[in-house]
Amino acid sequence: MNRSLLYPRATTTRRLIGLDGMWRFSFDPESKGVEAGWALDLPSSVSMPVPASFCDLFTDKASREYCGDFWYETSFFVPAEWSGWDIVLRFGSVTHRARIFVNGVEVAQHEGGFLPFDATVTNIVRYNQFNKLSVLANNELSETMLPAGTTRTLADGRKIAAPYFDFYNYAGIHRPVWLMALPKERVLDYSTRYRLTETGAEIDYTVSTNGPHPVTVELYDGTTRVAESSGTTGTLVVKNAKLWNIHAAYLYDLVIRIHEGSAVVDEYLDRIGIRTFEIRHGRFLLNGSPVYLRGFGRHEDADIRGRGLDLPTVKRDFELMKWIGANCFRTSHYPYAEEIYQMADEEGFLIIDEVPAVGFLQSTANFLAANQGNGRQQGFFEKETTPALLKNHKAALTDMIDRDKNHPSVIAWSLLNEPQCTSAGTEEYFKPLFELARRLDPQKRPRTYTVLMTSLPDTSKGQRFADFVSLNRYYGWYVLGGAGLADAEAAFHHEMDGWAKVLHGRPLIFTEYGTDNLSGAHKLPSVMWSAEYQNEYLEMTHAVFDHYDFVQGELVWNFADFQTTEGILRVDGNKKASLPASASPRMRRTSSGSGGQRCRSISRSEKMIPKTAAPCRFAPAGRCLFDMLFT
Ligand code: BDP
Repeated sequence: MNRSLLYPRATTTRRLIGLDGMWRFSFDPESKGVEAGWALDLPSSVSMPVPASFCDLFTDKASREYCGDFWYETSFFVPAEWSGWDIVLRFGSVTHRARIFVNGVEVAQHEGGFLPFDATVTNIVRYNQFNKLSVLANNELSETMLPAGTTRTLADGRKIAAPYFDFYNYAGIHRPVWLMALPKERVLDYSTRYRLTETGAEIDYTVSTNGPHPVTVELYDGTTRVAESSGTTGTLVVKNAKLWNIHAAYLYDLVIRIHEGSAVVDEYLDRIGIRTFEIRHGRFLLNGSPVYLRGFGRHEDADIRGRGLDLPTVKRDFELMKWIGANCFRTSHYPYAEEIYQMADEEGFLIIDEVPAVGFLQSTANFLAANQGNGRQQGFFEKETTPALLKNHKAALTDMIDRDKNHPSVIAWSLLNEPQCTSAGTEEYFKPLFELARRLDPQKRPRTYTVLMTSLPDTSKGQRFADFVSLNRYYGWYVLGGAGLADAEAAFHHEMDGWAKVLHGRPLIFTEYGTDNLSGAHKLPSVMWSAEYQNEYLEMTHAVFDHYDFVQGELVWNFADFQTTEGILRVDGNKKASLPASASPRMRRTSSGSGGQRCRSISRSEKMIPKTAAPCRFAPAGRCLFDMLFT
């Protein structure tokens, strides 16, 4: 009833206490904690930082790879003067599912490891005292969840995560935890949409509250009020509006109040940017001007803290992206921490926001989960599990759009990454998702999904739903790599000529392309994994991009190296970002048009990695591993 995904803010009517810090932690492999009363007292616990993934903090492999139930515990003090308010606990994310207990009483359950949720604990907490907060989390994977995978049991009875996706299954309390005191009658949500006019801009807004009292909305430029309106829907007229733009963000302060007579019942503050984003005549238009998307696919992944929010890393990443001249990134393959979108709002970056719909491909599932390719292409959307998956997918999409719809940085929604999309069930699965995104988003941002290499213009049944087409392509890496690069270029052109026929005026971007690198490996003539080979690959790939006017963006894979499940395809993780960006003027062309030099990826840290064979060596004679996996 009081569902709200608004970012926690302290205002004249709202109070906040951050609960991040060192908590207590314990594994619960037999899932006996609830019955054994662990919600009141966690036995044999160790200390554990929040936010962080627990995985890389241990030195034994069983703990890092732990899969199953695990507990966190802390205590919090509720000031006596908070009585009469609603007391709410707010979790930025717990991966992948959580049950929340306060003083031993269960107050919330949540499924989905990348989006926020809260628990109202008004009737449970003891005032002027410490209260116990316990979180029972679980990181098992299944085929009905986002992201998809499975959970295997080893001979010794231990469970192990078998992701159908190419990133490590980091788990823990990954984002900040807040204790909030909120007024009983309050703002639950708001949304905006923008119109540029001859004299400035108009902002249509809606506000939802849980009470009957009147609402006012004001817009401030610093300390100056520049527009005001009243009512739960209305329009703010901003004369001489300063627009939000790439690398030139301008943010206004929005102040929403609920009034009862002369008293302010609730006040919520947020920062918004005035901008429009649309597709017209095959171009992306930001404030009416064409923009070519340049940047990265990324991950939330850093040494030690895993997927836990780490503000110094966030800052460093934005500095690197600014330095190289990027203007855009995709939140592959899940919605990131809210603080990252706030930073993009402030720095003027464009975001393609992706729901955690990854691993929806049976042939990858076969290979990644069981380390055995069987070469079969099967459907993923024709299973008994499909209805449950679609339900969870819609829930995650709803929460993502609710949470992120007011960020000026967010320009598009990515509804799936590399799903199987050539079999009969594709359309039935895609249609309701694309419709839902359109209905939920007041700004009607363009929708897309990333298309896997084996889904071609004439076989992809999903592409017709997309407002722009996003391709993940690795010609010259997973297919026709090494000495076959000339053939890779020809095959790439052949495919692109096919896309030209089905776009019907829509733009196309590359959401992934790249090669893995053995850091420090140089060889002339080149071999795969060397810096020289990456250069040749990028030159070839960029030449193909430049040949087609409908290509309107390029997001190289990946911004930084990231951890994956161990296996024969990866050398201590995915290493598609192991070259420095010293010669990367191409990405500095941040405005319109295509052409010029393209970038290389950035190395956050140089690591010593052992020599390994190139991937194709593992395949039967004459057959690339990619063919085994995906065909
Ligand atoms: C694509 C996936 C991405 C992988 C990437 C790769 O979307 O998650 O990390 O390929 O192979 O298939 O590097």
